[in-house]
Amino acid sequence: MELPSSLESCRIAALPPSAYYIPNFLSEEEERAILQKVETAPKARWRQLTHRRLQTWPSDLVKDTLLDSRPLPDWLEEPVVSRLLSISVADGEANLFASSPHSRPNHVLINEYPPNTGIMPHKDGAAYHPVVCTVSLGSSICLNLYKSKEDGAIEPEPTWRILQEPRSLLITTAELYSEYLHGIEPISEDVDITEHSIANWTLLRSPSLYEDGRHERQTRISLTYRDVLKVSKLGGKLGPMFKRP
Ligand SMILES: O=C(O)CCC(=O)C(=O)O
Repeated sequence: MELPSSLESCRIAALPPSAYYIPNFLSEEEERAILQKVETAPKARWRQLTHRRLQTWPSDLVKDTLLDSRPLPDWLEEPVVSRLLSISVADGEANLFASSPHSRPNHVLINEYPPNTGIMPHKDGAAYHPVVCTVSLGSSICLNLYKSKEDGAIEPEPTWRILQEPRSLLITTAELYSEYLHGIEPISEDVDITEHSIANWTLLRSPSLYEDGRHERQTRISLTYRDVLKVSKLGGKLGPMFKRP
């Protein structure tokens, strides 16, 4: 894959610093291989929520702590992690994880979004270093960013919308991580997709696909890579009761 040498060229200029969007982060073949691994993971790996199911690798967090310190499986490491670590933030600078506690992501959340499925607006909280790398597979989807009001309530309309295409990477950091909420609407079709309403429009791979301003969703899988600050010292010594296969 041809990746940018630094993130500067992929910065989403319409957003507060710093967010980045790389449309062709994975090839179609790499996308297919990862999707196949997600789909064939042991059943016990999936946690079913009311409307959505998810996998956590290498394990869930308990009290903001990663209980299982085993490394990520190969198919989640390669090619994603090595690519993340190979791109500098700006020319001559270090990569995104250079100042994170483990110098690399140590946790991946896999969310599945069939049409009509979303995720409520939320902040990611204190468990993670404030760099979030989201790889999208299978379908495009709009991620909404919301300001919280003085009284803690959420503005009803999103302040910004980011269109995440399949095989893309979205990186959010800093103020965007801590000050804004993000969510996905539980709808079957994203509408009002225009250069005026989509913050990363100029960085999209295929803006012509959205000429009519709409996108009917297929099932989208997202991989969210983060560095969990606290990792249990018990690590690999945990009994099978606490481990997922
Ligand atoms: O699937 C996504 O793009 C968002 C996932 C998310 O909000 C999260 O992992 O906190």
